[in-house]
Amino acid sequence: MIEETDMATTVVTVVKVGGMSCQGCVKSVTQVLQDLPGVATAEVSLEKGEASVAHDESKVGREAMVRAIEDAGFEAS
Ligand SMILES: [Cu+2]
Repeated sequence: MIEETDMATTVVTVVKVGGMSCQGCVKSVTQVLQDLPGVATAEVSLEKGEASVAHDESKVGREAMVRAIEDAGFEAS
């Protein structure tokens, strides 16, 4: 069942992530993103160097995600 109330505000944002060199980095970035309020799921790709984040846009935006990734020691844009 699809919950329409959730679907209405959930969007997917792709953030470029630099500085990742292994699956440990991928895990770290995934973790910091998922710890943000409003983030539903975060899929991070080492090969593509990007994170695909499903989130509630009324609770968290690209800026907060970029900041969180940078605070974890990686580059983000
Ligand atoms: Cu690593």
